[in-house]
Amino acid sequence: MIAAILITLLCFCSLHPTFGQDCPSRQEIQGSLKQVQKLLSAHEASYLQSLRNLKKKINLLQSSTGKQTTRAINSTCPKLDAPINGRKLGKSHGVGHEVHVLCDPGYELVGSESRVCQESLTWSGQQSTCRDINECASSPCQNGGTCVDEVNHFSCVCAKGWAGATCQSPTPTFFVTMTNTSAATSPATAAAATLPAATTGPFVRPSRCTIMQGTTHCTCEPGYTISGRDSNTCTDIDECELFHNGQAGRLCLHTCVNTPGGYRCSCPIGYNVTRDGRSCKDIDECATRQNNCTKDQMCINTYGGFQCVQVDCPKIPNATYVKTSPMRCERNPCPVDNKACSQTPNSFSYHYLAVVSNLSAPRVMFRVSALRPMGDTLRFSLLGGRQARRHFTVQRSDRVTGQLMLASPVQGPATLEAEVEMSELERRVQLGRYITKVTMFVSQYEF
Ligand SMILES: [Ca+2]
Ligand SMILES: [Ca+2]
Repeated sequence: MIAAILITLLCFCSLHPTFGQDCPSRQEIQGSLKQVQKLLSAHEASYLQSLRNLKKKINLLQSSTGKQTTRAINSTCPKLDAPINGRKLGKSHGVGHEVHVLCDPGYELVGSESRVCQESLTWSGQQSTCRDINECASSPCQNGGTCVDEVNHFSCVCAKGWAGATCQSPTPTFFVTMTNTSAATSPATAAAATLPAATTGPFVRPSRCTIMQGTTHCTCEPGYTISGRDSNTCTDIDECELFHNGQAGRLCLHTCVNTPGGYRCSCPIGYNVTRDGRSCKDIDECATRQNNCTKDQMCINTYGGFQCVQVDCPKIPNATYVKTSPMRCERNPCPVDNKACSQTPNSFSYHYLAVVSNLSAPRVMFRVSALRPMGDTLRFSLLGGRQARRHFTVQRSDRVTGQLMLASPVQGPATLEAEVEMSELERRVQLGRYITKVTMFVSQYEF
């Protein structure tokens, strides 16, 4: 500040020599300069002192935080065990960490669901235990039945003359018709009753009833449920209908077929059910000789079917082509100075792709690359009319590679065709043209 004022003063005087008699003399200026120097030295000394103090404070702070960190690392809360009939989520017992307690189905939580390891190295909240839910609390057994609470469910011991899961049905007369041929599972089992065969069918079965201490218990085979007013019949559970819009997703990816006591998934023609029984897997007709392609044709496996394709070299004016591999035709050498011939494509390559319906897009379907590029420029372009332009684009992916991109998902069944042209140029003069014809078979289904 002082230095700045002094410099302004000196400048002012030098710029205005006419005010000479008002300006301080050289000695006066030198004296002022010395004073300023003294002042600056004093400032410097006090600044250095405060810097030293600051450094000391920082060191003190650093050492104290270091100690705290070491203490935090070594400090954990006592180990928490998972409750009986429950699970503990969270393994760390360090300060600030949290554990959660979940009870098994049929059990309810008593205490805290979440507990945090506190600075005091104790857990927050209350000890967590899992208590068996009393399903009998709502008195589900009717007509004088006694409720027996079991894990995750209850059972009713019905009064005489009543049956059913909640003792809701009067016991039909035939329940008391004892049959000695039925197997008794324990001494407590008095007898088992069966229905006459006439009322049974694959989707309806008799229930198995046992009479214990004068009351009747009826159960069904897996896949069946007690039905009707009486507990005497079991009806097949239609899993396809029941789990039609299940949270876990559809039971089957294609068609669900209800069967007595179960269900199965079925697939459209051309697919087999996968090992997990839910999904559908394409049958490779080309690998398994389940195709009718002739010797001249090539079998292309597609999702849900197959295609027999025949590669014939194109017939275009001014040039002739010869097949050099099953999927490639090359131009026969052109006569010298035949410009019309030398401007026709040097080769045609054929590629067949099988894709599923509604494939996500944009995505690269095919790449065309020049192995030994000639000339100074490579150009890639899309041929093949309006249909090709609606579904595809061609982009360059590096100096020598072009890629055919699917622009938007295609709903099958459909067959799409596109042609990618690669041309080599030297100073804008065409050296060669190479055509790649891509045929894409889109399946009807999305698997
Ligand atoms: Ca069923
Ligand atoms: Ca197939």
